[in-house]
Amino acid sequence: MTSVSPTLAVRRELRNRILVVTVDNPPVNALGVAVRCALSDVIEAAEHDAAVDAVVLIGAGRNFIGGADIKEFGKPPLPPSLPVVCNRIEACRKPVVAAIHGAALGGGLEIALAAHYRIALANARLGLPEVTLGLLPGAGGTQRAPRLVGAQAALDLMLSGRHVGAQEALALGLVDRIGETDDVLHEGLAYVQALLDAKAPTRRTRDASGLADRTASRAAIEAARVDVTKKSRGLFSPLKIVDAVQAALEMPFDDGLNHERQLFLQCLDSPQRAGLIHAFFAEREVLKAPETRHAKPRVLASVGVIGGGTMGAGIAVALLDAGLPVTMIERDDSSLARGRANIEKVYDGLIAKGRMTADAKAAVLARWSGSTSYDALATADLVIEAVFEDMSIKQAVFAELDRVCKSGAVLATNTSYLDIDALAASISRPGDVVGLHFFSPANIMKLLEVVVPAQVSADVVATAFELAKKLRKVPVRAGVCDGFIGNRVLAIYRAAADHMMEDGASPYQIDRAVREFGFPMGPFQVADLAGGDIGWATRKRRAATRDPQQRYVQIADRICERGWFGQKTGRGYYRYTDGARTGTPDPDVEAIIDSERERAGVTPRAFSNEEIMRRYMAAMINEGANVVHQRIALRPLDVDVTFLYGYGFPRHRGGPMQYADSVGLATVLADIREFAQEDPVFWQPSPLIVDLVERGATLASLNHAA
Ligand code: 3H9
Repeated sequence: MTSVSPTLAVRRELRNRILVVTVDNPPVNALGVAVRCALSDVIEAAEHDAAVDAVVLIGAGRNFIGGADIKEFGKPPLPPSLPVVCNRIEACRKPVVAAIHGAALGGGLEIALAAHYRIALANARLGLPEVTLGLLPGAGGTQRAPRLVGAQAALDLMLSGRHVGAQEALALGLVDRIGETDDVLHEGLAYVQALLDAKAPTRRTRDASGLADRTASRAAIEAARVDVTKKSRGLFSPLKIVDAVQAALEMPFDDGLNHERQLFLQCLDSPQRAGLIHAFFAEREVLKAPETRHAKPRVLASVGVIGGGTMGAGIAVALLDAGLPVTMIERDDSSLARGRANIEKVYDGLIAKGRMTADAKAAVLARWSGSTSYDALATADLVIEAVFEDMSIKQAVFAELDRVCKSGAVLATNTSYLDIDALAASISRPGDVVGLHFFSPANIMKLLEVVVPAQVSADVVATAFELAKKLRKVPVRAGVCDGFIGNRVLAIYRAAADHMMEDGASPYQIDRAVREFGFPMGPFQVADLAGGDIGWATRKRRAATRDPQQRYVQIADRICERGWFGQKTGRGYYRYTDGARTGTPDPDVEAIIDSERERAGVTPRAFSNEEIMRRYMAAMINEGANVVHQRIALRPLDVDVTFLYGYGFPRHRGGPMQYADSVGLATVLADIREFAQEDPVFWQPSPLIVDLVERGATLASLNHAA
């Protein structure tokens, strides 16, 4: 056959006049420049090679092709572009068949759509998830998918980014056939042979008739546009996807492709793309804590939970949902019954919504056992304590665990701010103690802070990461300090919000500005949801040790003194009439704020939403940088993932540290210095930010250093 310089990334083998082209670019066969070049060359050569009748494209390893190489985005483009490669495949005069196993996502599916026929194995996952990266399918996907499966189905795939299985892909018309075995090469070859035997033509997706019903297509596009405008909360790429599909309907194929390219490049240039791709890599990087590289997790087959309150029950549900047997300990029978009831309430909620059957609930609860004696934990591999947040109570619990647990059991505390070093030092096996800070509701929230005390063994930390994987949570490694990563940073930006409230911004304006930035809720809505009493108790406890120079806003105390603890009491910063879950602004709260301003001698001034966000974010970024500087977080990206998964930070902004880089650290520092003129105690620039600005460096430059 014609000579083509083979690359390591794409292999060729001729089998009975069928050219097998295998993309072999671990870990996910991403379409980096080497793959694109080789694919283009291979198709070109196959077309001119008299020994080749047809081509089958497959992927090596666990996937067909995971998509474009995301690492190339934001760098100068290297030819050939993926759309050119797809066009080359489609234009081939010999049949090209994509045989898909595992993931065929984004550019991977676009390659398959450019092929003339598609076969999928049962384990295939197909999708166009570009929207989750702030992009649109930019290699013909917005033009070919609607022609193949119709505008509505294509829009659904592209706007949701969801993956579909082989059966659904067949039903949609995305693939032509499902393989019967799990041998992708065998299935691909057999299908090509069948096509050759039937003298099947080189059928091109660009000519497919999925948009033939123009009225229905137009209606689907308009419905999508209305829906996206309503729901996509400032996201850039969803509307571009709709525009691209409209081009597919209205323009000839090649013009539509050009239009798609322009829209793709706009998305590529947007800061949202940078934020979302940062989030994609960051959530994978957090898994690579130093301990997980070197130590093997301990066995994790049975778990004990101490405490059946909201947190303990939520943790127990998370464990049960992961298939683990759970032993719950409570101090007496009635507390244990309450713990069990708290768990059942979660499952009953699912049954009421039709998302679980009574039988499934019974099967899950069969793995639950309860006891009022710590001795029931004698064989547990891991115990998670979720009792009242008080050091002496926790130490008493750990003394019991020290007494009853088997050697090698991992002993975890779910404290949100207590000193885990001190807790660990109070027992005979400090190396087994780790912090597992769940977020409420623990069975739903994805974040798990793995708090690493000084004396902990590496394999205990590795076990905590393994647990997170089993629970499908996102673990972030944190050092010991008051509040660890998340709550420590929260305390600071929350204080900044309180300062602004006393200085003249209403809590409602602050919440609105924060929502417009992209958070689902503002800080005062969050306070009302969490319950004001908890924060109030902490403030009272800390009153004696508070730095008298530090500004202290008393508005929250005045509200709590009235018994207004938020949603659960019907009043907080907002009013919740008749159990409503969304609050309405409360003139009585505004009157309290007015009188507190007067008491504090503050003349209220107006804030723009933009200034509110500058201050709110500067406070968050500054403390985030401190957390990195003090090695509480390993890297800036650990702070980002904490906020993305635990605090509703808008994903398209990538997290507070990524956002700081996108604004420019020098700008953030200038803001902090400006604000420090009014309150130099609160606004002290983080030494890390000062250092990075002096060096002209970014926070991102530290992400790969750890
Ligand atoms: C696109 O295609 C644009 C086109 O329309 C137009 C272009 C013109 N590139 O997730 P895992 C890395 S946009 C580079 O743990 P799994 C990942 O960082 C793309 N690297 O594996 C990790 O690295 P490390 C549309 C990638 O088995 C390693 O691979 N496609 C890419 O759990 C393993 O990843 C997508 O959005 C990539 N495309 O899941 C699909 N993908 O080992 C994105 C992964 O150093 N990918 N990596 O930490 C996925 O959804 C999953 O990775 C996949 C495998 C399901 C494929």
